[in-house]
Amino acid sequence: MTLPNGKTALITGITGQDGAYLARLLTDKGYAVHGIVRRASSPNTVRLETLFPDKNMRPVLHHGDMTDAGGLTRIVAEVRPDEIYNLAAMSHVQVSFDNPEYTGNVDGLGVIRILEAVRETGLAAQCRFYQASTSELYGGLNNEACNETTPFHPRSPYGIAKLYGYWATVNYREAYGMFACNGILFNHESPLRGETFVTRKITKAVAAYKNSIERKEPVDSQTAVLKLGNIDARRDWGHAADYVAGMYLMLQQPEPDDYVLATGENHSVRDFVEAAFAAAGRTIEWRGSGEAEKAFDTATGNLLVEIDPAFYRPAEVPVLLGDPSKARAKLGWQPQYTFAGLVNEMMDAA
Ligand code: NAP
Ligand code: G4F
Repeated sequence: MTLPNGKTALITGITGQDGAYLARLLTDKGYAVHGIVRRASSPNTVRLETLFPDKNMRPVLHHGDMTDAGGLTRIVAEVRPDEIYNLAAMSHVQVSFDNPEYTGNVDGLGVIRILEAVRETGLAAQCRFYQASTSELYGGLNNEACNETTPFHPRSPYGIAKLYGYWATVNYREAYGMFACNGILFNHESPLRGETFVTRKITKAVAAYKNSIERKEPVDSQTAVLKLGNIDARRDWGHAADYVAGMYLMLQQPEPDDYVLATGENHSVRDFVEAAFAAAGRTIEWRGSGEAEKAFDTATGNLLVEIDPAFYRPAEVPVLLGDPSKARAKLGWQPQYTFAGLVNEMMDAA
């Protein structure tokens, strides 16, 4: 049984992938954990229910929205947190092209709203603040490993909004002396990843195919085929459990600072597809090129993957690779998961 450590944490975006893992981590460290949730017509707390099977351990939830400054200020005044982790965001890069203004409001101005809430409640000197910044800030136009000094070149409304949030965090640190940190996190995944992100989309589809083969069910090529966009995009993929541990460490340091969290190796979407099918015991073979490229099951000849340009983005981030040297040296942060371990866990849980 964990003893209370006397500290209170407030997590925005607590119903998301990272929010749920972070809530679990902080609860296990003895924090009183509070979270901000949006009102939804159906419950959206499934990740918290998964990681907190014991109802009595679950975080205290408050209704709020990153677009509603008054509500955020009321929650901060009531909770009086020692640490705030600002994870709430419209986090889907492709969707941000369809909802650019909304994304700016939540992911950009939302950061100012919560920082102002801390100031208005008189907590600026004592409340530590984490901002969920992103490797999307870099734009990924070459294969160089990005660190805290690499110039930014965001390539989507999401990236632009997050750039505003990044600088808001730096500015409140410099202007008001707040303990405010940016975690510039490269992609991190898990069985709790949203189903429209590419890793979860792949593992769900491959697991369904594996089940059909094992049950000797007919494979319907209309519905079973996995449709993907740019399979040559490369990402530095880690596991969310490792990354929330890094967020926590940033707020335990003597001084506030900004840190990259990444594994230091990257893989293409194509590599991820192959690894997922390998974990399912299937070997695949690619035929054709460009939009006509397809993947087939070597043993059965079934069509498995095809390209759908609907998943292309108006501006792609072709390659992301992170250099986590600073986090390793100053935080002692080291990811535990390998790429294969991540894929296998996601396949087992899919
Ligand atoms: P996620 O699963 O999409 O979760 C996003 C969370 O934000 C959800 O709880 C969502 O609530 C909440 N939210 C969205 N709009 C909101 C609003 N207007 N007001 C209040 N809450 C709102 O994202 P994630 O993967 O956990 O990522 C957490 C944060 O890290 C995000 O800021 C993301 O941009 C950033 N980030 C993620 C990665 C990654 O690879 N996962 C990498 C770098 C940075 P609902 O449940 O109601 O939708
Ligand atoms: O899984 P994705 O949608 O993640 P993306 O765009 O890299 O963004 C994620 O990581 C960021 C950190 O770098 C976060 F800030 C952000 O919030 C989010 O968590 O796409 C990964 C890659 C892209 O290059 C995309 O074009 O996969 C490519 N892709 C190919 N086919 C696809 C698909 N992406 C999605 N979502 N769906 C596809 O069918």
